[in-house]
Amino acid sequence: MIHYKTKGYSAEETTKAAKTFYQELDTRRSVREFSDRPVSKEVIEQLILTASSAPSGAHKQPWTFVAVSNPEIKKQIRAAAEKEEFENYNGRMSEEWLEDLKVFGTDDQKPFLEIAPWLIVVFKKVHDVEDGVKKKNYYVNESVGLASGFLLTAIHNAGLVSLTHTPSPLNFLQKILDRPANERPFLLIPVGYPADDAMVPELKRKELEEISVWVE
Ligand code: IYR
Repeated sequence: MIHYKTKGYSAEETTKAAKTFYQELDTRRSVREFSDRPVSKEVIEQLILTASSAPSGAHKQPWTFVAVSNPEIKKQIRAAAEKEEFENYNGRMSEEWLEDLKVFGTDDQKPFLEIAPWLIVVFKKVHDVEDGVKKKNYYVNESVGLASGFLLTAIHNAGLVSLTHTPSPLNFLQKILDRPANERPFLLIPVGYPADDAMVPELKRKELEEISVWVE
């Protein structure tokens, strides 16, 4: 065990920090219109390190982040994603689902998968392999979900935008990116600067009263 280094905030400092961080995160939006402006590998490295600072079951860090900037691979990913999305939008998704998505103006076309300078594909490791021996991971979905949340937060903090894209089923990513059998694709996250004229739907977030219950 080692000592935990606390920030040592006063109550006032804690309140201020909590408010400031909320205001900052409340400006984050999922963006579908990207600029092709480059983002350095150094930046992506820091974002991935931030994501990997998330808590995980028994600290197994059951994730791999595959960062793709190669145009040919991005093209392959776009083609495969659009193929799945065509099926989704033309039969696999219910009327209710399609209706729920109308406000976002989405369809099976995913140009951002080629335009965004980076695609970060988050893989979950259903188990690990050490010297050919299978090692257990715990709470894998929870862990990888938390790491993905950290990743989106880090992206926003760097002035970049992202989209949590889920062209279901995602298994084409395992093939294109040549990942081992113990890794399963979890999320496909384009990362970059927004296009100059990027638009987002006018959404309202739920009020505190709608999302919280207090037992005091
Ligand atoms: N995966 C599809 C559909 C889609 C589903 C949900 I739930 C969204 O919040 C947005 C889109 C697509 O990316 O178009």
